[in-house]
Amino acid sequence: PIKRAWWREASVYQIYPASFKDSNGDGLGDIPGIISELEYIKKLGVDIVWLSPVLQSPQVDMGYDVSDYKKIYPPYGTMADHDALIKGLHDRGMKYVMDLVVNHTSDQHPWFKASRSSKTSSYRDWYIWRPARRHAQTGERMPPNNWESFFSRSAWTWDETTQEYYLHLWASGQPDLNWENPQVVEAVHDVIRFWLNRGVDGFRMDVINYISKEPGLPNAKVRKPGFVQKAAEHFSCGPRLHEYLQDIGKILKEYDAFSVGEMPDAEPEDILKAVGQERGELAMAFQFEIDSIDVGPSGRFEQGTFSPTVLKKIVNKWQTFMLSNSGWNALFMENHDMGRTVSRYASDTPALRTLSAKMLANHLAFQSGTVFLYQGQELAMANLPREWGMDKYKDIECLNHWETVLENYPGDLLKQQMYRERYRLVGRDNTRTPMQWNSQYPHAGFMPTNSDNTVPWMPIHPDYPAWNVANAVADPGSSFHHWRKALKLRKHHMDIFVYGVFEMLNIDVEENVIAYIRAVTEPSQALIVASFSAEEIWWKIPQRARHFLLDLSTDTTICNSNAIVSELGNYASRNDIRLV
Ligand code: ISL
Repeated sequence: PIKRAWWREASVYQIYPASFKDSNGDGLGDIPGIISELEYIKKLGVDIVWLSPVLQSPQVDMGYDVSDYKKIYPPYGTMADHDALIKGLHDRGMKYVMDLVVNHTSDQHPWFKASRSSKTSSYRDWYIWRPARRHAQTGERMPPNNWESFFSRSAWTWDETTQEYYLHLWASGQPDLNWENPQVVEAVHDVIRFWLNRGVDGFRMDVINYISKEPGLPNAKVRKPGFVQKAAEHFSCGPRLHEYLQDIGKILKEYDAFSVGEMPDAEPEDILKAVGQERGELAMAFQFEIDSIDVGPSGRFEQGTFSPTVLKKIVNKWQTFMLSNSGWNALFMENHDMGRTVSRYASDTPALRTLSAKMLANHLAFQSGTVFLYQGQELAMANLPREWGMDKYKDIECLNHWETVLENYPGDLLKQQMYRERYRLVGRDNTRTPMQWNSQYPHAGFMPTNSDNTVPWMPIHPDYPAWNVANAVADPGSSFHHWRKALKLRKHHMDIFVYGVFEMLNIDVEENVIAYIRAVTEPSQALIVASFSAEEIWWKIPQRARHFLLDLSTDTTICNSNAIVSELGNYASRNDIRLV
């Protein structure tokens, strides 16, 4: 049985600081900008705000490359601003979660600068250095193994000064820390305590399942043409991961702090070990099985197709698995690393966009776990316009990939077009355009009105005149109000939605409908039905669910679109509902 915990009952809003709100007109969002919108966040009804990294960084990967763990990145604000943000949230009864990026640092971090300065530096062993190999035939210098960086090409960079390679699973500006070194572990603990002591309520831990590498760093299995290969099997959930997490867990426990680990490429059993309620590791973890439905096996930008049936099976698998093993799910479908859900999984055409956002909200918001909402998701923000050229894309993952495409397929316009389509569907830039606050000329209210000479760091989506906070808040039928109601309902019926059991209906039939029941004991139960079809469907309510009351629908008609039906009530006579 699941024990009560405040973080199970909470919902989280993720802010991408660069794109939330710019208070000083330099084109980049900042902490004072966030502070100015705390009432908006409060109105939405979330309990926790998680900020993507705000620490000192050369911004090779938007702050996921930290060069000083105890300093705020000046364009985002000062330590005093950061303290004020924490206070502003606490004053409103909300909590603050920080992004903790400790699989790697920036190559500009003093630890790495010292490490690369000489083989005898006391920091040498803080990172992962290896000598070159020689090509058997040609004698050419080769990286220590065939691991591929998540940002394309080899995960090793040659360092001229000390004549060795260092490992970086991401950009060369993001060298991986060597967690085998107890001093590294100490230093991370020190960072954790530093922020907890300043009032931070917990952490989202970036790729935390990659911190323990398989000793010997063996070559990855060859699965595709070329030298470099995906190698997660050699660093995902490595031999010492759970030991490291338990040590961190002890600190978190002292502060009753929140924690969510990001755990891509991890098996359910390993994630359970990290989040099982008696394990003392993490509260919950992000797993990426949903994100992998519409991507190819050899890379995110390879073709794949979304299918609601596959989604249904994945949801059922994780819901059942965590509930029956006293684990806990982190529920999310959108973040700063993927496409917008209305565009990716449903429809962003004008007629279906709001309905799509509401349907996806219903689908997600009543599952067992802690709900995460990404900025703009509540507004049904959509993917980048098709007509935007590559010059508007900013993300290193996408741009590095595009470079290899141009190199590998010169003149192959069809291939290039195919990848451009992929960037527009799943690329990370899609969720990074600035928040759209209102329809005011010229920057959707993202920047102060007197800053006409500067432009936002990333262009505003041209659909902002219709899709923005001001409109959404003014319109009771908006997806914003739908999310607000959903989060409220979830809170109001915590026995059902937080602590109740989960049952997926019709797993192998009805490929476009995902329907599930959440229940404590009868009659305290709820039926959630979400249709992914653009066509009208008449859906038969199962006999045992017929006495539930419709509590929240996406429209004023009984069940236009997708309905959540809960508790005993008025609709006893209905046998079916219309889903649009
Ligand atoms: O971006 C991805 C595709 O969704 C993932 O492979 C992503 O790299 C992975 O989820 C890890 O993401 C996190 O760490 C990265 C950083 O670039 C991402 O923004 C961050 O969320 C490296 O720090």
